[in-house]
Amino acid sequence: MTQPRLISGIQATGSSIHLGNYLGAIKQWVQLQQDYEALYFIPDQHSITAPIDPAQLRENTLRYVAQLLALGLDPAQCTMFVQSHVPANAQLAWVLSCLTGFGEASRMTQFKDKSDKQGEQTSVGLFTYPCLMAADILAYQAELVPVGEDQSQHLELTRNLAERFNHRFGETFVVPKARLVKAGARVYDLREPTKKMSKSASSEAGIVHFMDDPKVSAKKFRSAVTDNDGEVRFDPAQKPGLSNLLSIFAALTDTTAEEVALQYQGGGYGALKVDLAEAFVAFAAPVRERTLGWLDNRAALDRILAEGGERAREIAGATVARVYEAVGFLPDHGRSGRS
Ligand code: ATP
Ligand code: LTN
Repeated sequence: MTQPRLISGIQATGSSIHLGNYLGAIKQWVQLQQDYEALYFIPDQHSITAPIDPAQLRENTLRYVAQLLALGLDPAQCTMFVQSHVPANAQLAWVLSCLTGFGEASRMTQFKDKSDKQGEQTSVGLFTYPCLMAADILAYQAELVPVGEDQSQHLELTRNLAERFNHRFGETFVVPKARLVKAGARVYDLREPTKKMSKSASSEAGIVHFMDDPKVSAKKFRSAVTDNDGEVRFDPAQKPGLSNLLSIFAALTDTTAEEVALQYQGGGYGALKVDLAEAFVAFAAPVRERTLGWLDNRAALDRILAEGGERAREIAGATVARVYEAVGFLPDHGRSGRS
């Protein structure tokens, strides 16, 4: 029986996956690989939309693959690859960028946020980032895209582009659906709990990384910003810091934030923070060990990516061939096949 196809990606922009990435995305990826034909990739071409150090990007890409394996992705159950190993993604991105309105792209809130941060350095690549993301999804004819809430606008654009292309050039793309995560969908910075936990935050103090020494992470939980009234209650509007901790605790232990709140009611914040720190360390310490194990076996990582890349090129290459024909490009008889 064929399983429905699903795709998602995570940028290797830091040296470590953080807790927001895990609870907002990867935890679901691990579960979904069982019931879907899942493709997971590192969008390294997206990473150069911000200034990067080339050696660092290469190193981070490998570290991310190792962490994804340590967190539970299984190459026997899913396809893992690196975006730049599949030329079809960028080929399709160009076609899609020609279907995207300038105003439409200008409304992307992630572009507004990131271009504010990058200022004068903002590139055209950052602006067309959502077209490349749409290509990543549409090239694989994926039905489902598990992402955190912050990516839902890009998903909506992807759906619009698929429908627009199909309407203009004939049925070509599957119109994908986002699969947003509810509990733990948004993890907030431990120091600035009204901002999402993000690799690009200005300070490291509020971000919990899987590759950090677990003791460092435990301390970050214990010194998380909360409030002064001392009442344990799940109330994201009035008590963002505490509610963030309750949500994280709930997601790590597969319960609800309300239940955790009930458990710690009347106990003050101290006990909650200490127990949450412990729960995180119990989860993260073995993940870190397994990651280091994979990084010691570079040949195995290379093999996994080579096999994944081959499968990805097969699928995406076939889509681009159909797209090129549909938009009216002259067939290239000098080539044996399209990449
Ligand atoms: P940045 O904010 O610096 O662009 P990031 O930390 O958001 O990077 P991404 O690579 O953009 O990381 O995201 C990988 C996945 O993790 C995406 O599906 C995204 O929605 C999800 N994600 C990232 N941060 C959070 C968060 N704080 N809460 C929930 N999900 C998150
Ligand atoms: N933009 C996403 C990463 C990403 C992605 C994708 C996710 C690039 N291409 C395709 C899902 C499907 C992010 O920053 N989280």
